[in-house]
Amino acid sequence: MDQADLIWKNGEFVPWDEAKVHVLSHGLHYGTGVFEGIRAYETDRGPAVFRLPEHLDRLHKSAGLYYLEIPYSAEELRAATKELIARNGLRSCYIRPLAFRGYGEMGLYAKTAPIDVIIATWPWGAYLGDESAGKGIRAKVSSWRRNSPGGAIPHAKASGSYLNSILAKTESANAGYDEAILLDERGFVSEGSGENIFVVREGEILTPPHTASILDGINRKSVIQIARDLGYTVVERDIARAELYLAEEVFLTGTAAEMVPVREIDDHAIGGPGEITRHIQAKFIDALHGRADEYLEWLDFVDVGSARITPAA
Ligand code: PPE
Repeated sequence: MDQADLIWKNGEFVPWDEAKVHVLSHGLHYGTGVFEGIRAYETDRGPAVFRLPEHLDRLHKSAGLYYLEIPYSAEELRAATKELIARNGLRSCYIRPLAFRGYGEMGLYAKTAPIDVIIATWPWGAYLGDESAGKGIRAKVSSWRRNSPGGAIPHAKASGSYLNSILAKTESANAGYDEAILLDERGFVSEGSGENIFVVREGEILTPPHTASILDGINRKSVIQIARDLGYTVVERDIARAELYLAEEVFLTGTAAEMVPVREIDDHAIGGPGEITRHIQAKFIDALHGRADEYLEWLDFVDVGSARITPAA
């Protein structure tokens, strides 16, 4: 992976190679962590973080759902994130805050093990390949069902949950596909291994509801708003598997993936990236890069001058 100079760890900026944990850290053994994936984009006013407060709010909510108490407020993490980007001299990057139960106690009820918090930033290119946004990707419906809400919490972006996504992603990649689409425990469409999903049928945009074991994606929310502002009808409802194959257009949204058309599912061709997808995608990309005035409030501009000068060694 690409590296940056510094990582923020428990309130301090430490050199990338020194941001280490003990092998008996609780989160490493039991997946007891919650995290975020955020991106900052280059704009003509410098780097800007897309929907930073919403991501940090979700981080706190994910933690709460698993009874983890993050010892930093969203406002503290927001300031730390922006200072980190400035100090790392990054103009655009991926941002990964992670709060996890650290070293100190083993076992499942380890109340005395501390909650450690880190924020890392690094350059991360197109998640589903350089051609994904333009050409679209090939997806496979996974044989693995999305984490059941009866056994875990799909609404929480928790480290342990991602074993489910990793099974699906590995299966699809090993079979030669770019991404996996998971069904929920009832057999309705849920989401991609790391993205929310949208389906266009008869000119209407459909997306699975909160009750279909989805993560409440920030980009899902943004794209729903953009689509409605452009005059499209967006309906949150259960989607049957066959509706994927019958769709006029399908696309995925996520921070890492951004907005990616799906051109084929289980070897059924879904026409090339469609008109509606293209229309929304163009506005979405403008919004990310600060070129859409109506969505400027989604951007948190980084003051690059705020980087504290580190004296040369
Ligand atoms: N569902 C899942 C399961 C998911 O992991 C993501 C983000 C989304 C939906 C979309 O959420 P949002 O980014 O708020 O629109 N996946 C993150 C992790 C990817 C990774 O490989 O790590 C991301 O995109 O950052």
